[in-house]
Amino acid sequence: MNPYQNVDVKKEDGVFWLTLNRPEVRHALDSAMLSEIDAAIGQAENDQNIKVIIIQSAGEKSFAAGADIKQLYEKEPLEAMIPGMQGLYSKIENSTKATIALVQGYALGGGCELAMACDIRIAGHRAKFGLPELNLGIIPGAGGTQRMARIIGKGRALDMILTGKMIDGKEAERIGLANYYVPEEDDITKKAEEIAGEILKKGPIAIHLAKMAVHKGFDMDESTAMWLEKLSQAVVFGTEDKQEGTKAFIEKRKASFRNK
Ligand code: CO8
Repeated sequence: MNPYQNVDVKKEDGVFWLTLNRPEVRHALDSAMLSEIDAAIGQAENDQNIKVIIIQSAGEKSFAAGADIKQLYEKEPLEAMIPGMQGLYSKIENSTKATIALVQGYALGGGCELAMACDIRIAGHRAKFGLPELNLGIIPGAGGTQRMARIIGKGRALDMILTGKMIDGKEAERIGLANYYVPEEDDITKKAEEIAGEILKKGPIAIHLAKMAVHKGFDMDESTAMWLEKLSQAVVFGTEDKQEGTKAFIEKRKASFRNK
């Protein structure tokens, strides 16, 4: 039974599917929905059988139209200081699992920021990405100013943020905001399953440490980040999975990783 009201969850062969489901407001993210996303991510995080989390939305109209603007209207300055949406998205970025955003329709403001907190983004033919916060007299405050610049570069990020323009999935792929663009004639769910399938073949410890070396490395100077990479490698060198992966290659068979 689904314990949530605004999100649906499903576990399938090592993949945790989290589907945003508040279509009447284009999956706008209010506090109740954010709490449910938080709980669902926690559920996936604590499940040893899960290696990949895919975040998507019901329908093709919208991935998420951002923070709930009616709730935003009521907010006082100090409420912007609590971890809130920014804290949740950092949790998603720091997840031990690989994360994929499957974006169909509008990914705006906090919706775009949610997609950017994921490791990989897949854009459908109706995808529209944008950070329109300045239109509301606020700024992207759920990691958007930082992640957008890190993903597509400072100049392009400033253009997106200052103009508030929307770009489609093809353009998002061209500038590196989306890793993949899936045209109308192709099946976007299949594409997500295909990418997840590649990740599922890897060892969970290596998945976790590789993504953290990339994410955390971005916040460090290069030589410290290189040291983090070395230390992470030392950790995986001590695992049974490393012995299995290298041995499987030598024995010309598929590796079977056991998270040990
Ligand atoms: N919040 C609340 N309600 C929304 C939102 C939203 N973000 N987006 C859409 N809705 C509602 C509409 O009000 C409308 O409700 P109703 O039927 O009762 O009038 C319903 O959803 C359908 O919307 P539209 O009729 O506008 O549907 P369209 O398909 O024509 O357009 C759009 C869809 C383009 C998504 C349009 O609704 C839109 O522009 N929405 C707002 C997008 C936006 O500005 N997002 C940024 C929000 S700010 C943000 O995300 C900040 C994040 C950081 C916060 C940090 C806090 C500390």
